[in-house]
Amino acid sequence: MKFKSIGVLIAMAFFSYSHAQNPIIQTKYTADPAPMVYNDTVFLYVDHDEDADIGFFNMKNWLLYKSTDMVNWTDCGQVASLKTFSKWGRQDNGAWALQCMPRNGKFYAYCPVQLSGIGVAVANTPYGPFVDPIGKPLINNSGDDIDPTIFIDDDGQAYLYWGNPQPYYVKMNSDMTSYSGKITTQTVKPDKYVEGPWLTKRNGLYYLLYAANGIPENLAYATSTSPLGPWTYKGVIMPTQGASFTNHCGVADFKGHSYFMYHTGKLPRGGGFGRSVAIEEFKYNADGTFPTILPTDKGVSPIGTMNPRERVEAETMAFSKGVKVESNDETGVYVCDIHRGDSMVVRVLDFGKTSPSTFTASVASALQGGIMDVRIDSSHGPLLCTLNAPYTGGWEKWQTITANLNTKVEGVHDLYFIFRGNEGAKLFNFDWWKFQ
Ligand code: FUB
Repeated sequence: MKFKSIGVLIAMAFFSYSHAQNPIIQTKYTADPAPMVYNDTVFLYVDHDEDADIGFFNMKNWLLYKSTDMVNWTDCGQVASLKTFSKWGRQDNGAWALQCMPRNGKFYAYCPVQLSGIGVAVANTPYGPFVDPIGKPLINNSGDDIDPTIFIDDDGQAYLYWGNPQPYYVKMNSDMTSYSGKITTQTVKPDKYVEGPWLTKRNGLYYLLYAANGIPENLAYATSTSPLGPWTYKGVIMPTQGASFTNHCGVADFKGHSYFMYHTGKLPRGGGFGRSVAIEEFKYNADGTFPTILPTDKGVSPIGTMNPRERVEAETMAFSKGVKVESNDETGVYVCDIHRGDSMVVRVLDFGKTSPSTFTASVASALQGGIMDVRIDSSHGPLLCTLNAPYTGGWEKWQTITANLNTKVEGVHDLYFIFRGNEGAKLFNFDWWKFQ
């Protein structure tokens, strides 16, 4: 860890106490988190519960978020969808729990299309575009083919586990798009296993985490000295957490911290088919077992800061109220559906020892535009500036608007964007911002 000044550490501790971080994404319903640590970033692949509640899972694409500080998450948009597997997969629904794994400079996403099989898609970057290189399901074994987890052992052998209501596995070939040998069912089934396996290894011991116990699910785990089992049940990590009858976990070690990712039904109008990803930090027990991890609203503390003098994408945020995020080929990802009373929070910005004097944002509006109050520390904290976003001629006719700061800002602060304007109307879209 790089040296940080005492002031920065105190500020980070203060902010970590005063904020709720869970669920981590408020602009969409997200489920079945699968973290991938790559270089200095956590890439978090998730499923997407559509807003329209059809009384069952309504899932058509897979999304990516990323963070370097664990509190500010950038919406990287859709990485794959049912269309990616149009040669063989049903196209109406079924984009269930995926996991992505880097190998030899490529990224392999294992994506189940429920009732059609498990596909593999490959990309040159974590962001995609992911394409289906084999044009058929990698796994089409039975109706149980959901929830793949991929793991590469120290000797380079990769294993794919999946399945509901029992776990299956195959040994993958090094091309990561084919396998050798038979699909095998566990002879000793991990106790109370239902679905959602997550295979990992720590200090020579293999861990299989999974959703257990029937409905409502808890999250439990078993260990083994071999990636193929037999597995010894070790207990519940996260008890049934309410609101969502499923749960599904992934774990990640990042910058000396261990994180447990799962889903809840805690967003407004959320529930079993409108889930929301949450994160808890934990420490393994001295004997390598998991502690009990309880869901919290508080979530995790920041482990880094952001530079407000570099262009920050508006879709990077720690918390938001009311706004949505969408993307297209021309602009990429941006914040939309901004109405009066909506707000966004970006945390732990390190302004350093010299205050910037201006704030610049890229905005677009096909109506009358609106106003963005830029405050620090809380929604009623000191007002740095007020930015007037004008009518620009269209929702994607972007204009760069600059406002002078009313007050100096130094050190580490959270930033609040509070939106004002005509009641009921969409105000403007918001693509990026920076201080200078
Ligand atoms: O998201 C659809 C299904 O719900 C997943 O495949 C299961 O793990 C459960 O979370």
